[in-house]
Amino acid sequence: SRTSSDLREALVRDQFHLVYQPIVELATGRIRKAEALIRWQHPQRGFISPAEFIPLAEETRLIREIGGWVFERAVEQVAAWQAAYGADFQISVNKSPLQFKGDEDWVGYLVGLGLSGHSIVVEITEGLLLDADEQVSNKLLAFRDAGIQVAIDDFGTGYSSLSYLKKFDIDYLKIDQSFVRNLAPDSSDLVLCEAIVTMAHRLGMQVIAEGVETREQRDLLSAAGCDFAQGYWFAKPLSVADFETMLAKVG
Ligand code: G
Ligand code: G
Ligand code: MN
Ligand code: NA
Repeated sequence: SRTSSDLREALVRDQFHLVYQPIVELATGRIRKAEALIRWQHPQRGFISPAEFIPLAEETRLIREIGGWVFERAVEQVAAWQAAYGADFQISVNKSPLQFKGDEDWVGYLVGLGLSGHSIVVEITEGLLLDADEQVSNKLLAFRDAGIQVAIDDFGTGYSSLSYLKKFDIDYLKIDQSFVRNLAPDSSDLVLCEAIVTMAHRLGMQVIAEGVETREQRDLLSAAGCDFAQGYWFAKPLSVADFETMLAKVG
């Protein structure tokens, strides 16, 4: 179709770029990770949101090539930022379920560049784990063996099943923005955030809150024991140059 050839052309013509949203460690206020988010600047149609083109990329299977491109850029970026900000700096990348169906050697690519697996966090959604077949399970085991960490994105919105938390080795739960948006003292959202943090910690996981837009939300999450947060209160997704400027200022 017209749009799938547009997507292919976007890859060839270098119309994609990544922006990076800081992820802040709440106990210290320091930026210790960044989430890589893809952007498409089309020469005629202008900015096209990933919410629009990622589903299309999945339908047309171009997601594998686009995902490979994202992963390679993110790995190169984390290598540069570890040199500047320390070897424990991490970049997280979003991966949709179809990206677990190919035979890309993500671990090999990292190791080939001399990076430790710990440099990368892979964000997946609950749905992937609910229908996990052997191929998915093997990829997750390969991540664990290599030290690549795994985060559940949009946690709490997908399915009510929690049984996959027993079956797979998950490092982070990312509290979905919908629980953060109306966070207030005495709100049911606060009870849910506290419960997610307690459960995560007792299962050996850490928690990243998304969509933090106000000081009050940050303070409530911090008091609830949440480990990390991201959102417009700290910074929107930034270009590489703006990210580096911010890190130079706030560390
Ligand atoms: O960047 P933005 O906040 O507009 O993201 C919109 C959606 O697109 C989110 O669900 C996000 O996870 C997804 N997304 C952004 N970048 C990528 C990517 O590189 N790969 C995949 N699979 N999804 C992405
Ligand atoms: O599905 P995922 O969590 O990967 O998507 C992240 C999306 O949330 C991106 O589109 C990003 O631009 C957006 N985002 C990041 N921080 C905030 C925030 O503080 N408020 C809102 N409304 N959106 C945010
Ligand atoms: Mn995400
Ligand atoms: Na999310």
